[in-house]
Order: sequence, then structure tokens, then C-alpha cells
Amino acid sequence: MKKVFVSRPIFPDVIERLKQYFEVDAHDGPALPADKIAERLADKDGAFIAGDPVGAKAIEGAPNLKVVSNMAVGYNNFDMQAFNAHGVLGTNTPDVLNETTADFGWALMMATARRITESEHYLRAGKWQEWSYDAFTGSDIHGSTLGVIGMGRIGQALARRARGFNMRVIYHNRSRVAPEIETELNAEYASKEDLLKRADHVVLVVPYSRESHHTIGATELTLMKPSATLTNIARGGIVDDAALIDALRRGQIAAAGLDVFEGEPNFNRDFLTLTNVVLTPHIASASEATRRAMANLAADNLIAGLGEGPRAGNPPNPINPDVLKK
Ligand code: 8YV
Repeated sequence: MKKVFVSRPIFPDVIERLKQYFEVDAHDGPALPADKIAERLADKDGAFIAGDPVGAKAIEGAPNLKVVSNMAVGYNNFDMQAFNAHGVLGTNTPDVLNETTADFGWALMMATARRITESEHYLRAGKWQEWSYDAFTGSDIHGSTLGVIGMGRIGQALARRARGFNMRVIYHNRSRVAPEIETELNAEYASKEDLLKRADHVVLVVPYSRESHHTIGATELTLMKPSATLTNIARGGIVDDAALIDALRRGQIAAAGLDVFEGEPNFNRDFLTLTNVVLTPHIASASEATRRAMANLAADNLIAGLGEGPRAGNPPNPINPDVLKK
């Protein structure tokens, strides 16, 4: 039997599925650091990974490794150059999380614009004495301009939600989406600078890469309206968190909703000193049904990638399909 490693506690029935095909070494406990993951991978043929780092050292130290399956759509935790150099297939879990992640991005944007958690903290602290005309007045979502940076599948799902709120949608992406999609979504392409100047609510949904590092930094924040909100459901590192904290402190933008952070879970604690932020612990894909779908898809990819099961040799979501040809 081939040997696989599972990097985090996961649905027991998904582990059972893997055990039908493989000898499973399932890690049970807090997240492992990169060197410990590398150690566990050394004698394995495959791995089920949930966002943990798999770098060149781990790949080089695991001569039998053929498939590393990520239970995530983003795969910046994988060193794809090393994967390609050693003929290791990487897989991810796109699509099954689009709607759930867009729902969450929408909720985070709304909570940020309408100051929902800030006002709840006030209520919980026993500070609510009387109604006031200007208590927790925020900015409207309906009828405003949504700026989506990253018009992939999740960005498009956000733009679809905007229609129900009668919003104008502008977007920025590495390349323009097909004209029929622009028409369907009623979305206008804009340069990043133009989008930042015009949008009332900016939502970030770009994959993390060297190129997208600090897509939003001090310079970009100065372009935004003082009444604007910024929501990040993409990845830590897309935003320069220190620059954002500074901008929020000075009221350069109104508020931010953040599900992802630089260095998470060790995020910049200065965020906690601010009232104009809504902070969540990387849970945009966390509905019960979607996490199940992601786990099962990650298992499908691993099983098929290692030549087992009904799709043997034809995993649904190869990141680097060229290695399958070799
Ligand atoms: C994952 C995510 O839950 O899919 C992604 O890219 O950010 C989340 O849905 C997280 O990365 C853990 O794997």
C-alpha cells in the first residue's frame, strides 16, 4: 500500500476514505512547523495538506512523493518550482468554495460598512443608554460602487451579489474577463488606481504571489476615499498590514474587514487597538457543507493522483498537469 500523510485533523470519514487505498499517517494535534512536515513526508507517496507549507526542502527530502493535495483553492503554501523540478503533482480545491467564500466576503463587507461588530461590542460592554441620531452611522452598501480586485470565480460571485444591491461594479484583474462575463455582471474594467479612487467598498480576492505582494500598501491607501471600506478575503500579504493600521488610525479610510493577515495566526496585534475593523480568523470558506466538499475533493485528488479509485491517474484539479505527462 502507498503511504500518505495528512497534515491536520480532518473529517474522520475522509480519513476512512483514504484508508481504503493507503496506509495513512494522520497528524493529530496543533499545526506542525515546516521542518516537522518535511520529516513526516520523507517516506510518503502522497500528502493531504490544509494550507501548511510544503517547500523545496520537504520535496527534496521525500524521494517517493508523487502527489500533494491542498485542501484550499490558494496554493501559495506550495513551492511549485520545486514540485515541477521533482515531478511532484500539486492539486487544489477550486469552485466548491466559490459561493460560500463570496457569501462571507459580502457579510464581512457589510459588517464593516455598517459597524456591526463595533456596535455589538458597545452593547455588550453595557454602554447603550439611549438612541442617538448619529450612533454608529456607517456607509450604505446599496446603490454604492463595489470595487473588486481579482475577478476570478469568487470575484465574479461577489459581483453577482452586487446586482441585488443595485451597486455599480468596477473591477481590476491581471487581464480583462471575457466581454460576455463583463456584460452579464455589468462590471466595468478599471486600472487599480482608478478603482481605488472610485470605489466605496473595495474587496480583495486575488491569489497571493510575488507579484501580488502588498497590492494594497501606503500609496494605494492614499488613493481611496476617506469614506471607503477595504475587505480582504484573499491572503495575508496582499495588504501591507502595518500601512493599513496606520491608515485606519488616521482615518484615511473609514474601516476594514479582514479575514486574512500577514503572518497569521500571529497577526499584527495593533489591529486590536482599532475600533474601525472587523477581524475574523480565516474562515471565509467555513460552512459545514463547503468544508466537507473541500475535504472530499482534496481526497479525490490524492486518490486519483496516486493512481487509485474511479478516476485513477486523472485527478480533478491538477495545478501542474504537465508532470502527469512525464
Ligand atoms: C482554506 C483558503 O480553508 O481555499 C483557500 O485558499 O484560504 C481556505 O479556504 C485554508 O487555506 C486552509 O487550507
